[in-house]
Amino acid sequence: MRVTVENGRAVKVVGDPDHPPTQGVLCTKVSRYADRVHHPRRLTTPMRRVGQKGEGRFESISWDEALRLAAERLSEIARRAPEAILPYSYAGTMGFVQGDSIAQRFFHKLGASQLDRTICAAAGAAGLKYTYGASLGMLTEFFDESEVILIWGANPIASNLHFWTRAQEAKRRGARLIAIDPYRSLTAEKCHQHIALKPGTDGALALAMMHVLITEDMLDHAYIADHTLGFEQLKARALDYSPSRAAEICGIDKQTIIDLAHLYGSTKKAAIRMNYGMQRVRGGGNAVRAIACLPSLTGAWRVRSGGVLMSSSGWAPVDSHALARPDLMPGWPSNQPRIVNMNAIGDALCNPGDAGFGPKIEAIVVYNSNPVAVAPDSERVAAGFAREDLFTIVLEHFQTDTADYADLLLPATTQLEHVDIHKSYGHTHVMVNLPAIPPVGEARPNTEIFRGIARAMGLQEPALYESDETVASSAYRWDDPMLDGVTWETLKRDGWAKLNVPDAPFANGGFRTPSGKCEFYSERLAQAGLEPVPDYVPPYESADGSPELAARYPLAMISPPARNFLNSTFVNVESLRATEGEPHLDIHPADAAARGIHDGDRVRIFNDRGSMQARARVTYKARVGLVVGLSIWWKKLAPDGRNANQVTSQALTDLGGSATFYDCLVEIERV
Ligand SMILES: Nc1nc2c(c(=O)[nH]1)N[C@H]1C(S)=C(S)[C@@H](COP(=O)(O)OP(=O)(O)OC[C@H]3O[C@@H](n4cnc5c(=O)[nH]c(N)nc54)[C@H](O)[C@@H]3O)O[C@H]1N2
Ligand SMILES: Nc1nc2c(c(=O)[nH]1)N[C@H]1C(S)=C(S)[C@@H](COP(=O)(O)OP(=O)(O)OC[C@H]3O[C@@H](n4cnc5c(=O)[nH]c(N)nc54)[C@H](O)[C@@H]3O)O[C@H]1N2
Ligand SMILES: [Mo]
Repeated sequence: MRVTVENGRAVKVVGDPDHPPTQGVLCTKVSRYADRVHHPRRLTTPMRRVGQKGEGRFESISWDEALRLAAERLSEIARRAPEAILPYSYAGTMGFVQGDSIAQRFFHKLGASQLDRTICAAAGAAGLKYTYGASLGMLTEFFDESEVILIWGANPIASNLHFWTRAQEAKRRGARLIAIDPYRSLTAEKCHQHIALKPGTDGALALAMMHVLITEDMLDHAYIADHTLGFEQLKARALDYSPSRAAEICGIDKQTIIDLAHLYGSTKKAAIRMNYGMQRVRGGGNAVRAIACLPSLTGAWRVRSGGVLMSSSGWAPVDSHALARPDLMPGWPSNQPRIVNMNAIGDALCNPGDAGFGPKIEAIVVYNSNPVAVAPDSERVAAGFAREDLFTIVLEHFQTDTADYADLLLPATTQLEHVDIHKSYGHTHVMVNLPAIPPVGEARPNTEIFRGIARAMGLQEPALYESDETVASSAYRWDDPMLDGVTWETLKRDGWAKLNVPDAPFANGGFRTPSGKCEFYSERLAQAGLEPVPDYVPPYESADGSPELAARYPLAMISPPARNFLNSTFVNVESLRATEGEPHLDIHPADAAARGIHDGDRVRIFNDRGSMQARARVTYKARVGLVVGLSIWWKKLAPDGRNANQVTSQALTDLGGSATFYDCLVEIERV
């Protein structure tokens, strides 16, 4: 990203035209980044709560006072019960310096509870880990040479524009694009075919595709023999999923599945862009594993335009130990402080309900996240944050829904104002982020805020006081062959560098599993007492998984990201919010008619966890039995002060302990 600065203000941001994966293009929302940085409501001074929790009334105080208040309370708790302190952070910035370094060291040094950062991708990451050994996949650059592209649980026009550019190029060259998505997303609309399966049924579809590939012998036997493990077990599993059985589970035609398998098996230049949308359901981990097996059956990995891309983040040789210094934890490595799954933050704050949970959480320090808006089962989350006896510090750019609950609200810098270093999960470049402007107001980088609290607490550990540049320069293992010739200095000079990933990374095997093969059968899963061969795991909330619940709440609701928002970021940028309008709910005409709902009506969406309102759009984009509310709205900027997470659940996925945002039954009524 290149920034034009006038008189210390960013006036324009554009993409770097030399950067190969993005080629100078910024997405809609990030192209407005300067508006966000200099937004009139940017937080510019530290503040202390003066109103009730959640009310959002604050008074400005000095940094010295803020750091003293934070240090006093955290020291007092840390002396008694360090695990009663919990950090909470996620994707606000994914930079290693402002995300994963001084803050982690600080909490490790205190012996605070650890946070399991599972809200987005943990099921998919586990699926890839057990199959390929890490989050590895094909290179985004070569999708334009593919002949078939399955866009599976992904909406790249909204969420991964730079991939979509390649897919369109492939389309121009004659490739066939197929979207596999319960919803006719912006992307699905532009593909040749849209397979609208029921949410959470992808595992059954993938197994039925294998059924066809195996029974019709559309396999690469040499690839299977040389580079995979457990073919016989996978074959037995796939034979259980005939196309007619899967058709029933997925709510699609049998012939659609057979044709899909034929098309997929007809060329090695068959690429799958699978993405995180399809793993936010109970069976997400197994579904990712099943799909990840496909290119190893057909040998698509042999060419650079074949294979799977879900995440490429595992290619970067990150030195997470140097960044986060887990060795600072008391009890490291055998007896570390407890780990709290961020998806169950509502229960963790309100009532862990588990005798083994340990000390009650007395302090929560939120940075790079907006849990009151983004975490599931948000009535519970808000109730937790409203606890009078909870001490809450929030580091933020804006007064978000979460910030309203802060005791101390501390202004943080944006990426235009601080140093950072990044990897990607879509492409295979590493990048440096140098400040373009001075901090806005009295904002400070997250790192500097944590150093300040540590100093005020009198903590002596030198690792807490390293400069941002020193931290950035320790983010990678520079001697790793992936970074051939790249150093912190060259990266700083050039802005980005391509990792040395082979064009067709698994053409000759070389998976990073214990066996070095693509593991259809995983001994590690077996040893963990889990199903070692991918299977279809029905959603928690579905006619299959929970018939009584489905009788009361017959509609499946998904709430994937809106194009103009980045999770809950940018919702407060007026021009972007104006484009989204207001919270909508897309509903199929048959489901609307059955409830007397007309296009444009206000509807109430509800289940046992809570409710929200939205304006109905009666449309065939939602399949029968499905409703779609694009997200993630700030509650306080929605007409009824609520958002989609009012109805989502804290249940976790089969692998990885991920959130199950799209495994959610509701009922709808006209308001
Ligand atoms: N504009 C924009 N871009 C973003 C983000 C954003 O908020 N806004 N967020 C970023 C982040 S953090 C992430 S993780 C990614 C997410 O981006 P993606 O990985 O693309 O995931 P989602 O947008 O959650 O879902 C993608 C599609 O999956 C579909 N889907 C839902 N359930 C299922 C299912 O069970 N099976 C199948 N096959 N499909 C299903 C949804 O309808 C949706 O169209 O995007 C990143 N990019
Ligand atoms: N219903 C529903 N819920 C979802 C999802 C969904 O699809 N549907 N998607 C889920 C997914 S994939 C994800 S990744 C999560 C994301 O959830 P979060 O990680 O909470 O991401 P954001 O909503 O973008 O909020 C990040 C906050 O960090 C702040 N921030 C940004 N940079 C900095 C910084 O440098 N310092 C500090 N202190 N703050 C900063 C921003 O101002 C913003 O308010 O949401 C999840 N929640
Ligand atoms: Mo995410």
